[in-house]
Amino acid sequence: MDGSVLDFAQVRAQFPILQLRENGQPLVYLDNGATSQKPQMVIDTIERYYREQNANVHRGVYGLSERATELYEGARETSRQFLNARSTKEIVFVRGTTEAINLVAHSWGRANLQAGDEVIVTEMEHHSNIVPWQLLRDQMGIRLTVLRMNNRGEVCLNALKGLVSEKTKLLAITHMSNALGTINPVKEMVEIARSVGAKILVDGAQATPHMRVDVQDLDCDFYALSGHKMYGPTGIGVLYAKEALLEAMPPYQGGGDMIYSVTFEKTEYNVLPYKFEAGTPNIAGAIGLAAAMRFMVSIGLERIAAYEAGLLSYATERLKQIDGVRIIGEAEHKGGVVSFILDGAHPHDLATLMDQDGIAVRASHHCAMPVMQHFNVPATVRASFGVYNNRDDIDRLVAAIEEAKEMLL
Ligand code: 7TS
Repeated sequence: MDGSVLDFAQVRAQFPILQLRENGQPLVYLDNGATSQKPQMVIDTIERYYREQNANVHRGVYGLSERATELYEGARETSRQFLNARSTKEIVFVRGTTEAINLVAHSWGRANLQAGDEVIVTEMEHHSNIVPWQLLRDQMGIRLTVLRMNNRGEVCLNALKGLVSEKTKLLAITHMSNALGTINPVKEMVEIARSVGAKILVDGAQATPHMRVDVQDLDCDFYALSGHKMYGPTGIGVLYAKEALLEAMPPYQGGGDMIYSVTFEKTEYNVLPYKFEAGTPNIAGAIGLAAAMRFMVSIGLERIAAYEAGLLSYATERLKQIDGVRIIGEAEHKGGVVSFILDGAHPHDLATLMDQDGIAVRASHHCAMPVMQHFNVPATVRASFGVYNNRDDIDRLVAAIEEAKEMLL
């Protein structure tokens, strides 16, 4: 086989859940934007941890605890390599993207922002990259400014240049939109933020499952990801942040493991990254996430991206052929997400009928209500791809839409 081609059958066979039947039909799972399925090696890694390796980390002098600590810290090194961070001090384990952004808002935001300072977000953000900044706006009087998008779902770099000023302290943007699939020109946006001395936070929840991310190349200040969207377990994610920023930031939560010494008068905080990891962490989750990263690397991140680009163009072409289907989000640079509506049918009715054919898609505002407002729709149906989807899945999706059309219209 050509070394650049993904061995689909071999990849798909690693996902036991894909053998399921739903409503009598083989499952077609196209809701990867919400969460991905898990390969056997991730499931086995977590199971083995609880069967053979479980102990609390950073505490015991006994062998079991030392081994659990090695696995947990090994997962940090795997995450560092995956993102190409300079140091493991820059890798903070969190619950997921939502917690990562809240950590930055509450720790960096409260320490560095003042009334009148500005945070810029794009119009296509997930609520988890809007609401934490609104909380700061209401509590501290910062300004929240929106970089609008065009009708293809793209931001305009010139508009951003016009928006930033010396009041802009942070640009908080998604790398890839969950509702539209748009991939933003992060590197160029970083340069524009830098021109006024602003920091930049990138929400990588949707990007990390689909492409190689190199935080040094992007030169962003903060990067957030969720393990469960990239073939790993729920309840674990990573906040990458530049070491100097983390060093200067106050702790986000207080508790065990994040301290060096405590008296009632004074507490000295632990070194990085432990200062930001209060309490017993999600040890199994971190180890499972590292297994998921190894899974992706073993396939090849460029190969995953190229394979999914093929799926996206096939799906786009097939969906466009259906009378009455309108694709929402037609950016030039897109990842494996297609959002669409069918004229005259409510997205929820369409998705419910598709479920009867064994097809899992999401019909909702996708926690990006401003995107729905922009396109003046209440919701869309979204098919989002993973590495185990193929053209047959898209053919089944298209057939199910045709069938639903007969019933609904
Ligand atoms: N940012 C983006 C761009 C997302 O798509 C999501 C989740 C989040 C942040 C939050 O991630 P979490 O792991 O902390 O929950 N997006 C979706 C979705 O599209 N459907 O369900 C969840």
